[in-house]
Amino acid sequence: MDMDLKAIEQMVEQVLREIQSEQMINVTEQRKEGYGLFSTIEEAIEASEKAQKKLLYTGMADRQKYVDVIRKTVLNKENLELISRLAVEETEIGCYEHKLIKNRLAAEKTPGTEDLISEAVTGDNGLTLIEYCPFGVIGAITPTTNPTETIINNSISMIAGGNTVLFSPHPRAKKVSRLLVKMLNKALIEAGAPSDLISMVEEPSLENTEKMISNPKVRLLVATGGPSIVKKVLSSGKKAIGAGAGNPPVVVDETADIKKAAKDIVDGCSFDNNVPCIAEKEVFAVDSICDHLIQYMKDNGAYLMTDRQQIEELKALITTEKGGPKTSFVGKSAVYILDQLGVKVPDSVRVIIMEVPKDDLFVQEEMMMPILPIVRVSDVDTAIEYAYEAEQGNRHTAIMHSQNVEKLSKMAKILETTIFVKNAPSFAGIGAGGEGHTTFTIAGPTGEGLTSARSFCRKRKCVLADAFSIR
Ligand code: 1VU
Repeated sequence: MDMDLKAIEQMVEQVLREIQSEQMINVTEQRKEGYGLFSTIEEAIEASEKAQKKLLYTGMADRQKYVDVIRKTVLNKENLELISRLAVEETEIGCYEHKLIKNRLAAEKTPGTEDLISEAVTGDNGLTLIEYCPFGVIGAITPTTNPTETIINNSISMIAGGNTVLFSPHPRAKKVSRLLVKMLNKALIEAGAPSDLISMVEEPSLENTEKMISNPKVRLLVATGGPSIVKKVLSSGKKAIGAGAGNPPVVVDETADIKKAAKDIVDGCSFDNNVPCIAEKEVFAVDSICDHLIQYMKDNGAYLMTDRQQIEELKALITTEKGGPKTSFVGKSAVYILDQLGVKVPDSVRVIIMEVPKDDLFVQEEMMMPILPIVRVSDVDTAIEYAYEAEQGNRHTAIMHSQNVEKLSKMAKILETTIFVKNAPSFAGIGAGGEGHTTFTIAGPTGEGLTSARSFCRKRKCVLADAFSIR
């Protein structure tokens, strides 16, 4: 009887959730044109340009107000749960509980207008100001892996910088992106902001993205996503910011707190089923501590695969002929992947681990799923050398567990990654349990690093000759 009541309760909850999603879509459908959605890319660009002109003549306090409206809208419990749930349902990537964390993080820890610090130079020849000024309309391409997080993060940064943003979401995340763009526009308009500060074309496609890339009214391009789309914007001939792939290695040496390292690695690797580009993707562990590390990882939800045949079967299951990950397995849970292999494990299993040689495909290719190869090495210097190779020159993210300051510095110097996390899970690098702000657009290739409002601005100089030096 108890079971029946529980099942009925769950069914009612599900129906209520579906009605809520429908209502959200219906309410916003009624004033489609006012909520940032357009049937053609040309209309969207036109509207975005108009909105940016209006934004340019509002004050900094207004911009900050719009940033706060975005934060508040996303942090509203119902909205947060809705976008997190729909992102997982539509893309079939990642896990709901972690999407909640990531969306909350983007809303709370993306800097606003305070990021735009002006410089002043004064002297006998007067006063010169150097300020962060908007580009205008920004074309921002967003991925399937972090669809809502990237929209929230980019919207806050770009609007704080005085720009408007035209999103080109990945087509496999179009529904949740539409919903979020509408939701944010509605809240902004209600707060008195110009309409269409954030916009998108209703049917995102590669064709529409290409039109956006080539339109001269779109002054800056920002691509967060797979290698192909990042390459496309970087070869557009326009100013572009590219945030692409990583393959973050972890090094664990004999001086590390092994128990903590094991937990941190499993936590980081399993976060949103390993899709963040900062997540732990392969481990290099010094032989003297490797067995302990593996044991503690097992204690923290790792499933150790030892049968070589089974490891090869896993590889055949989740990789394409070219050796990359099969899209249908990207962001799936360890339990799901093992189930597809015919292995039943409890829900507490978060990561699949195995020992492999350093040239193994799992080590050298970014899989974006909770499969974590471990390479046993003789010493920390070899671990750093192998980590450098596995990172593939992406210079994205690396993690090290060690108390040896000299070796920590060595790894940071050699790998030259945008993010280097020491003695913590990788997500500390984007502000979850680590100091510093959050971003979901980590621009390694183009050098902006962890982007924020100032990354999406032009530096301009304003000179007042022979006056206003009051020293
Ligand atoms: O092959 P083509 O070039 O003709 O087309 C590609 C690609 O260019 C295009 N595409 C898009 N089109 C329109 N709008 C977009 N927003 C867009 N993004 C990509 O679609 C074609 C297929 O590309 P794909 O990348 O979707 O390819 P797959 O379906 O094979 O791959 C799926 C994955 C998930 C593997 C792929 O998208 C990927 O590698 N993503 C990289 C992971 C990522 O999102 N990195 C940034 C993370 S930032 C972060 O985590 C911060 C913490």
